Amino acid sequence: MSSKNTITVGYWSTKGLGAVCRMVVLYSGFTLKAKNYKLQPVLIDNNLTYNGSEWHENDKIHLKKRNSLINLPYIELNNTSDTEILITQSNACLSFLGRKFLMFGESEVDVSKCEQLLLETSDLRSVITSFAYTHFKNSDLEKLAADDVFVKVFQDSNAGKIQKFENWLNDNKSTNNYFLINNKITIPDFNLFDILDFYLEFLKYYNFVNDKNNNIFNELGYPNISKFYNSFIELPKMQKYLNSIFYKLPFTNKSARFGSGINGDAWNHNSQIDNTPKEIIIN
Ligand SMILES: N[C@@H](CCC(=O)N[C@@H](CS)C(=O)NCC(=O)O)C(=O)O
Repeated sequence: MSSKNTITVGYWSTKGLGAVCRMVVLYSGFTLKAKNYKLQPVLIDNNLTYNGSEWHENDKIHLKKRNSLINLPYIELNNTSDTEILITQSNACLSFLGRKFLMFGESEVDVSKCEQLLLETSDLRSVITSFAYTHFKNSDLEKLAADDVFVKVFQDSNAGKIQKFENWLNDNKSTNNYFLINNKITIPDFNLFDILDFYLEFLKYYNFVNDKNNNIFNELGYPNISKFYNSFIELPKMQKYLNSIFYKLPFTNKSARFGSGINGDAWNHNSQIDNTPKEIIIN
């Protein structure tokens, strides 16, 4: 396949903000060239710190010359006139991919729906991300903070985050499928799926639900979210991503308290080794 059909996604060796870019590229049928940077735990005088030089002191320095905003994630590709495009900021990367693959709404109204939903899904992500990177003095404080996240996200009131999507899906319901806009897949669908997956790990880890149940969102009173999640995970074009190494990566980076290790645990620098290859190409 020519380099015109290849999109590079640069990100840490985790899902984080990079997962949805990888997912969309694979869904679209383009070749994904993933550059994976590792954050390395370093023990100095019994204090655990993290070294990101694999990114900060290498590619970042070169890429910064082409885009001074450069950050992780970034995407890179050649356009039809062979101009190199280098984009950073996760939502800008996703909007670009959405426009490129005609998954960012067809009318002015639908484009605006995509933008609103993309930002709404980002808000939903930021609740769990800030929790995941907080280190608590003891497990009681951690559980209290987890309860707080649960209420903020899953309470069925005007303030709850998930009820917004539940009601949105109800208003846009179709008998054929469960996408957010006009029965057609768009970029916010991918973002919502990835974030719901992260919340599933959270709900199981902190025992808010019975982890043997694969109908968890339904059990919590969100049937439309449940149908959305269960039908998205079955989409034939999603299987390439779901069967890839990228779906097995931890949600958060090694410095996080939650979701950086196995099944929601924190990364264990004594027993775990990050073997993610620096570059992975999937056709
Ligand atoms: N608002 C930015 C946030 C980017 C960001 O904070 N990236 C983190 C990882 S999630 C990072 O480690 N960036 C590397 C850097 O600062 O160079 C986005 O949505 O892309």
